[in-house]
Amino acid sequence: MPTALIVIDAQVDFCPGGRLAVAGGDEIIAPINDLMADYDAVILTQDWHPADHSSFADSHPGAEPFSTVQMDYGPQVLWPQHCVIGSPGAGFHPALAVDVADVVIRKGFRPEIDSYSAFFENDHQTRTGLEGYLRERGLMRVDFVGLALDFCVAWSAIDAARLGFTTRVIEDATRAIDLNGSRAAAREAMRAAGVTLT
Ligand code: VGL
Ligand code: ZN
Repeated sequence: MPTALIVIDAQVDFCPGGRLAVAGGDEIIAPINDLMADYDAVILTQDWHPADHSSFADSHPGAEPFSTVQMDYGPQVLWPQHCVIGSPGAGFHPALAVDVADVVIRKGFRPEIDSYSAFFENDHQTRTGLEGYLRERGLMRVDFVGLALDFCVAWSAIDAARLGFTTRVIEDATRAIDLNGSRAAAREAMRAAGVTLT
């Protein structure tokens, strides 16, 4: 079955030294590059926020980074400012083999809503267009790698499984933020949704 490799948010700000660094985030870049040749398509996602994005703690006076607030669409973790449109931190890790990718899906560019998943924004309704892209190309199997396992990778993989794609996460090529047990919770939620963790 035609299979896509979907590389989630392998960006400077999620790697050590970045604004929302995930421990060991840079260690997965070379393994991801090595995987690319095995797939019928390579898709990259890019977290891409305006500087005043509503998911940033700075946009909520008095709020601490990593606290949670209630948005119209549900609970939202407030993050340090990261992946600001056009900033160096929003770029892909310099060693990532971006030339191999067929398409780049940007997400999180609407000021009022965050987007962890590569398919839907956090209201679970606003679509990125990725489902249509995959279906039009007949890519009904998807393997996920990238950052962070417990947020954007997990939400993307769960949506993919719910949408009917045969879905795997290659855990060795991911790293987690692990905020208040979010890594274990995300692994459990992925399994419950029918995602294969390899
Ligand atoms: C992500 C938090 C905020 C991710 C993106 O890529 O997992 N996490 N924005
Ligand atoms: Zn973000």
